[in-house]
Amino acid sequence: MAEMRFSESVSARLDGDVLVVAIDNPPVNALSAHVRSGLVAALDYAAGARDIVGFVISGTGRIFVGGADIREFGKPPVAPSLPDVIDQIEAFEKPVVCAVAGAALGGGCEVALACHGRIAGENAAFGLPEVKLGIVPGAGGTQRLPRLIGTIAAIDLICTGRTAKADEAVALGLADAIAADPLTAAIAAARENAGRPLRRTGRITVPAVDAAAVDMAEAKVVAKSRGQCAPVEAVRLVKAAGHCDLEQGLAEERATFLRLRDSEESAALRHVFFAERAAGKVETLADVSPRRIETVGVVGTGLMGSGIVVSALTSGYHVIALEQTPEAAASGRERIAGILAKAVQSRRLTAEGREACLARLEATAEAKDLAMADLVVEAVFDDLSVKTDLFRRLDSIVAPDAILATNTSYLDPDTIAAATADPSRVVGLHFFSPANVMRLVEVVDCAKTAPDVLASALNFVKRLGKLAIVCGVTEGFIGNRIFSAYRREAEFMLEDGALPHQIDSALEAYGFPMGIFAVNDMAGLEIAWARRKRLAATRDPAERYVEIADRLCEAGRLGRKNGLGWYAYPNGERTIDPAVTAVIEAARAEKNIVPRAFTAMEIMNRLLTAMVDEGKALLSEGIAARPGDIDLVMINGYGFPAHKGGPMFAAQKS
Ligand code: T1G
Repeated sequence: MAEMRFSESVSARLDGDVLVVAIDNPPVNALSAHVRSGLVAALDYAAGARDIVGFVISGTGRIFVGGADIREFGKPPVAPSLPDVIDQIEAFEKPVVCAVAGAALGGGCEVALACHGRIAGENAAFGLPEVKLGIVPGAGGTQRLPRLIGTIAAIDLICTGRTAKADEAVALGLADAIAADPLTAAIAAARENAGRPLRRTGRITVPAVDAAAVDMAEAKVVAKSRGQCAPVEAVRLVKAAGHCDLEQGLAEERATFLRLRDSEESAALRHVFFAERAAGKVETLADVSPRRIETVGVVGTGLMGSGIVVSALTSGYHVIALEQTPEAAASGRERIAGILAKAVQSRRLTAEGREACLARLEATAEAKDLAMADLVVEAVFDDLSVKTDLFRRLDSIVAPDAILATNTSYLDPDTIAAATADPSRVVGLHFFSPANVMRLVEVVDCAKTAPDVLASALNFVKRLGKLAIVCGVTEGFIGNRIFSAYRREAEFMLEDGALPHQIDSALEAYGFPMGIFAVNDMAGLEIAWARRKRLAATRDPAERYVEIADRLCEAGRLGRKNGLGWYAYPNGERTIDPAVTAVIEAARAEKNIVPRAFTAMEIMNRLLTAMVDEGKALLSEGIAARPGDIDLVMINGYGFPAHKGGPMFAAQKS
């Protein structure tokens, strides 16, 4: 059957009396201008062809349509606009059915919503993730989705930006059916509906809904948005769909979309989107093949180790978990089984999935059992002699081409590597706790790490579904070095006149989930105290040093776990403690510092400046490859609000 071409990315063929259109715009079939014009040309052609009774839209490759072309944002608009294309699809006189194989996201989902029928392939996924880009759906999503699936379900999908897989999409009414061969099924559906009244989504009345339930859903979105605009605007638009006609709703949606598209918040989140795509890409590794990793060894099944084990198991690896004693190995296995059980409860894993994971887990106290491992990650106590001893032992156990990875947070991985006969097979894999939840991993390229070892580590982290950020060797790597810098600045401000709750509320108002002093209390104050004591002998006496934290620890205030830290925690409630204020005032008096008032703006500016200055140092030292990497580390590891883009991006903007 002859292929017809309607633009560089849209072609079609006739299947009997049905025109089957294919969008082919690698890598994700984004709705670029030539895709939009191609679709319109194909619709015009089919409209004029008397022998064509139906129209099918499909995407070439593993994705249906990845959305509007984000790279076109901010550029002069090119006709036809996406809303025009979508209106033409919905108004089309002949049945338009989409065959959704893979993801239908953003504008791609909006195209599907405008079709008169939607057939999902088994791997289909529908989503409107625009809020993750600081915008709202701009081509009908907030108006058509509630008409199809109801207000509450639409608020959930649009404001979380999550995707609904095929079975959920059918259950919601978003897709009509699942088919092993969605294209053939879509062609049949188009032919079957020819000449019949068509189900135009925009003409469906939004199902009645309990107002209290909507208010609850809205309150949940507002609480989670932490100052981000897009989710709150999206709720407003979805609610409006129930009160106004389609045209009014679409006009209000479009105006909101255009306003948010040009906002700082969207610019920040688009920066994060593209920074994530660039992260983990190392030019020098372009032609380097990673080693094969199927069996992973993890040494230590404490809080961090068990999280790493669960990540590897749920990503399909065989895992050998090593502990010091059989008893410890048994309780480690129990801890891991417990984490997996929680994942089943929260529907992130099926019961069968859990069984399969446990079947691929071997918990042992025999180090020799690690001989089978392709990669060994250590998560033992963060002490240099403990780690170097361990690596020396592993060196003689694992295969010559096995990779050794250290999860140290602060120690020098080059010193650990030097304890082995072949330091080129050593790399740093700095996970964040809990490692089965946190997506960030700092991949430390040590002085002697071989290129294929680094490539293998990046591949491993990608397969875990995590975000790999490559960094060089420095104390604290990217994240902890910046965290130390802004903690130092925060403590300077304490001495100068601010109080912990003032600094924390400035950070929380800015969008951090928790202020720095509350975070310290959560993590425990003794870890940093031990490190300060370790560094005391080498500290530059000329350097400004704030002793307040030491005073608190000496007074037995170690944080949330013992109910006293920078705050007090009666009944678990975070409470300002005058005893801490007294310690701070005493420290000021000791240095004859006359306290002064700080505005939230000044507090944030000083903290951001401290982060950015440290970031610039990391870039100039070659520890971090690009500013975007630093932003991603602070967003994914230290609670920096994504809708501010990260410290380096935020500094550019201010
Ligand atoms: N536009 C332009 N480029 C895109 C793109 C898009 N929508 N999506 C991905 N890319 C690029 C990406 O930068 C990378 O480029 C390459 O494609 C592969 O991406 C009106 C306005 C689809 C699930 O938010 O979630 O529609 O780095 O590495 O892991 O309402 O990409 O190779 O140069 O991510 O297989 C809404 C965004 C847009 C979906 C595939 N859509 N994309 O994941 O590949 S707004 C989205 C994704 C919208 C309307 C509004 C994922 C993916 P490079 P990748 P992947």
